[in-house]
Amino acid sequence: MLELYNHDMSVCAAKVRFALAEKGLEYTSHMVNLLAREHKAPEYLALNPNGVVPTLVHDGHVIYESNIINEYLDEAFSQGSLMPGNPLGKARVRKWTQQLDTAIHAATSVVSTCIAFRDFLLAKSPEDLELHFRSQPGADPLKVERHNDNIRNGVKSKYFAHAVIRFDKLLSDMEAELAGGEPWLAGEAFSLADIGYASYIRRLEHLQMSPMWDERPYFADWYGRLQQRDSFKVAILDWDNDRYIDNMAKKGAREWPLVQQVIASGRTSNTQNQPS
Ligand SMILES: N[C@@H](CCC(=O)N[C@@H](CS)C(=O)NCC(=O)O)C(=O)O
Repeated sequence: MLELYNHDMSVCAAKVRFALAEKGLEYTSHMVNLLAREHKAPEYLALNPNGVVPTLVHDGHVIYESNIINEYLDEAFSQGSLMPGNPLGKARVRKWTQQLDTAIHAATSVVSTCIAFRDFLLAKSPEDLELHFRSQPGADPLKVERHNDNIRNGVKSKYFAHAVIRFDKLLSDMEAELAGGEPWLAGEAFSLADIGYASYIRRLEHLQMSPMWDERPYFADWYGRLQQRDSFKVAILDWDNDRYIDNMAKKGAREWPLVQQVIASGRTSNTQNQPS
């Protein structure tokens, strides 16, 4: 039996739902209310000491970290393989999935919170907001500092511009990879690399940042093909929460001129920093 501790708009939970759907695996979903801090409750921390979603439970065995869960699912259930069979292919998939952990997840959290999600937190009572700022069991102190700055300062947070520029680099890297002639991020076969990025790119779209791929035709084609998969609908579209999406659309449109400026200044300083 598979159980997923889940949240409708969590990019990491969506990544696992996408792998489950591709492999045709049934599971029981347990929704964890992040705004109500259910992920910081002792019972949940006993399952996942990092205090985040998703967590998978397979026949009583607990697995957390979305990239690890997806590789586990792919190995534990042989149907619809999502990893290449050879070591080089596996390395190519992990080149992409590892970046989600080292940079892209954090950048996503920054842009989402600064542009839109902070509104939900700032709407809390002063006592609840103070609890949110001070008590983050399981969380890395640096992540807490970043998150609190993003809530307090929105797009003026010191982390915002860096996150936007990191996405500009990511999309350039993906465009270059896909321009190589193969249809998917890690080659001829659809894999955990493509699955890994789907919900993150959808988040950029919700935040009205899709003009970032106007001049990236290979990337736009890849994302178009990804969206046509039945599993994209089952794992991502069917979980859309309008309350979050309406807020992201409104606030994202308002901040798009600033995002554009940040991208332009990031590219200029990058060019200036190039050795001549
Ligand atoms: N590296 C973890 C990241 C998990 C994570 O940060 N999940 C977010 C939702 S996408 C979460 O639970 N955030 C709540 C919090 O950090 O308090 C993974 O890939 O599973």
